[in-house]
Formats: sequence, structure tokens, C-alpha cells
Amino acid sequence: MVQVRMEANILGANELLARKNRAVFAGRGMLVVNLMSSPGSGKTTLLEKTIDHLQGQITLGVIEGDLYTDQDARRIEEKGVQVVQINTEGACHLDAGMISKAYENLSDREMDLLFIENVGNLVCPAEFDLGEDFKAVVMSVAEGNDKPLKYPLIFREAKVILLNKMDLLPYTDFSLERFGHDLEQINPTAPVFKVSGRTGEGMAEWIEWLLGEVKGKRAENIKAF
Ligand SMILES: Nc1nc2c(ncn2[C@@H]2O[C@H](COP(=O)(O)OP(=O)(O)OP(=O)(O)O)[C@@H](O)[C@H]2O)c(=O)[nH]1
Ligand SMILES: [Mg+2]
Repeated sequence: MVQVRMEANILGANELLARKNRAVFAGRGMLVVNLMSSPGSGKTTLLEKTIDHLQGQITLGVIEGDLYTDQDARRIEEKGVQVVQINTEGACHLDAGMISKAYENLSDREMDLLFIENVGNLVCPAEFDLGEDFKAVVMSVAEGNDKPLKYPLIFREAKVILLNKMDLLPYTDFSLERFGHDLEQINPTAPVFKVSGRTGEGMAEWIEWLLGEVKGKRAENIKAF
């Protein structure tokens, strides 16, 4: 009983901070994307490729969440994009308080698009609102077909799904048909982009969709003032 109440309190406190974050981000007209997946699905690789496409077109920032290391943040820094690393020291997800502190530490807090790479985990991150505009879920074809039905919350919460490592499809038993069928039951409206961080397949379509979201956010902000 006590444990359940504590969890409710943690989530309640997080909710308040997430609301504050959302208000700050909205006031600046920037789109904030919470990128989630299991470990190794390709979040950082897809971020690197996304940055390659977007640099020069819009301004970007990245908050990297990891248990211990700063390896992913260094990969982003090499691209010349401002980045702040959060180390959760064992916690399996990011929360809104961590994001607020990390955001304050970005060198330039005005940008068009802020990416948050969450800790690699298909369970805990889905439960924590960070104040983002939407959650994007990456899944790779190497993970097997059972993931959407086994971890429905994260797939239900996603506004968009990136099915990564399409270059490996011929070497797996992954069924695109079954994936589509399972998603139909959990989240029939989310667009699915079939991509490869290795070959660049599908990236143009993903970038076009993402830029549409950035523009939509900007237009919303202009209307509000
Ligand atoms: N073949 C293939 N390998 C990929 C692709 N995308 C990523 N990888 C590889 O998959 C491994 C993990 O990629 P990352 O981008 O680090 O994955 P991640 O989701 O950021 O991992 P964590 O941050 O540890 O959760 C690396 O060895 C990548 O080179 C892809 O589309 N195809
Ligand atoms: Mg990563």
C-alpha cells in the first residue's frame, strides 16, 4: 500500500514539473521530442543522421539521458550541436526535474527543435511526462515482433514510430505484416517510418514529417502572441 502511494506522489510531483517545462518550451515556440527505445535500437545513430539532414535549416539542441557515461553526448557534440548530458546514476528513466535542470545548462536556450534521448528502456520512460510535445519510439527489426504487444504503453504513447535497422531485415525473421497488425490494435494512428541509420533509407520521409511538426509548433506560437 505504502509503495503504491509513494509512486503516485512521485508521478504527481513529476506532473507539476512537466507542466512547467511545457509552458517554458511553448513560450519559446520550440518543438520538444522525447526519443525512447530499448537499449541499442539506434536512438543516437538516428539523432546523428537527423542532425546531418537538419543542420543549416533549423536550430537544434539535445539532452542526452544515460545511466552512467557521456558517450552519446560526445557523439552529438562531434556534430557541432549543443548538448547536455544527464547521468541518472542507475535510474531507468528521465524525469521532468532532470530536464528542467539540463535545459537551463544549454548554451543557447532558444532553438527550433530540442531532442531528448531517454534512457534505453521500453518500460519506465513511458510513464514520465517530461513536458515534451510528443514521444517518438524507435524499435529495430532485430528486436523481434513481440515488442509492441509486450510493452504496449510505450507504443500507445508514441506520436510517431521509427522502425530502424531496415538494412538487417533480410537477416531476421521480423514480419512487417505482423508488426503492422499488432500496432493496429495498440496505436493505429501513429505514422511509422521504416528507416536505417546505417544506409539512410527512409530518412528523407522522416525529416519531411519532422519539419512539418517544427513548422506547426512555430505557427502555434505566433498565433498565441
Ligand atoms: N545495421 C544497423 N545498425 C545500426 C543501425 N542503427 C544503429 N545501428 C547500430 O546499433 C548499435 C546501437 O546504436 P545506438 O545508436 O548507439 O543505439 P541507442 O538506442 O542510442 O543505444 P542506447 O543509448 O545505449 O540505448 C550501434 O552499433 C549502431 O551502429 C541501423 O540502421 N542498421
Ligand atoms: Mg544512445
